[in-house]
Amino acid sequence: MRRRLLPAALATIVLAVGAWVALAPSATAASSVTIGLRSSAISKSVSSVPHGTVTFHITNNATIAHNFRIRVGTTGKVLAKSMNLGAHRTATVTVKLSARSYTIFCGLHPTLMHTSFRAT
Ligand SMILES: [Cu+2]
Repeated sequence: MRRRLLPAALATIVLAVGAWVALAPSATAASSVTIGLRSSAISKSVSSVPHGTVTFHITNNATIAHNFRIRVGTTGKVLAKSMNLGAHRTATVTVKLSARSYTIFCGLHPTLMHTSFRAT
C-alpha cells in the first residue's frame, strides 16, 4: 500500500516545482513599453503594466523636437524624463512605478501632448 503512494507523491512534487519555474520569470521580468511621439499626440504600446521596474522605449516620429516625461497622477511629481529628442531620435527611460495612475507627456508641449498610464 505504501509503495503505491510514493510515485503519486513524487509526481506532486515534480508538478509543484514545474509550476514554480514557469511562474518565476514573469514575476521578476521588467515591463517594456513602446512610446511614439507625434505632433500633438503620444502613442503607447500598452495602457497599463504591472507595478515595478518599467522601461520606456521612446521614438520621436515628428519633424520637430519633443521629449518624454512621466508624472504621478495628473499634476504630481515628475519621476523621469528624457532629453529633448530631435526628429526620429530615440531614448530609453527606466523608472520604478508603484500601483497607481500616471501621466506621460511632452515637457515642451504639455497641454497638447499627454496621455494617461497605469501601473497595476
Ligand atoms: Cu512636444
